[in-house]
Amino acid sequence: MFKNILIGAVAMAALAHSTVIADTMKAMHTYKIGHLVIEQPWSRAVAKSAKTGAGYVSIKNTGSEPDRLIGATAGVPSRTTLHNNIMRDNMMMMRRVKAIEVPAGGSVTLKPGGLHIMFEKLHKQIKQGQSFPLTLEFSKAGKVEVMVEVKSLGHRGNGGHAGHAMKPMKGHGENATSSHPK
Ligand SMILES: [Cu+2]
Repeated sequence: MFKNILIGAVAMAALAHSTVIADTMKAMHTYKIGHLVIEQPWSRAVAKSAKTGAGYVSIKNTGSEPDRLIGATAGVPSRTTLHNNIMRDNMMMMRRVKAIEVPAGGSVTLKPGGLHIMFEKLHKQIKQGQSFPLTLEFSKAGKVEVMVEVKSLGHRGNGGHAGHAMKPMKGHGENATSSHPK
């Protein structure tokens, strides 16, 4: 009970850089609770006028029983829910989900274009370079607070270096006659 109140207080103090948050950051972007390992929580910067944002994270389950992510509370003023992206009639749509399964001995990765933590009714801009706390609630492992790092608008996710291949190559293409799409 007292713990829950404390988590709320920490979330409220998010943008004030409390010492509690500084301690959390020492965990180097990997967090453990029970049999779960939570890695590299991140979010994408949004435009000033944006009313929505999203959070992403990888969750590994080293245990022999499945668990489920059943809720999240963000340290940014917003309504926070769990979402999935689905294709319907060739259109990408978002749909709210009640829970996200974390299979026994397996993992789940929340990433752009798939499962994500949705921040709706965003009252404050999420800016690159910031970080904010996010409390994840699992049905078996309980609650854990992680720090979400805000990446650039075009960031596609951790793991792989897809983003780095997008750098323009200087000195190329000036005399090119081909018209391949950019
Ligand atoms: Cu969404």
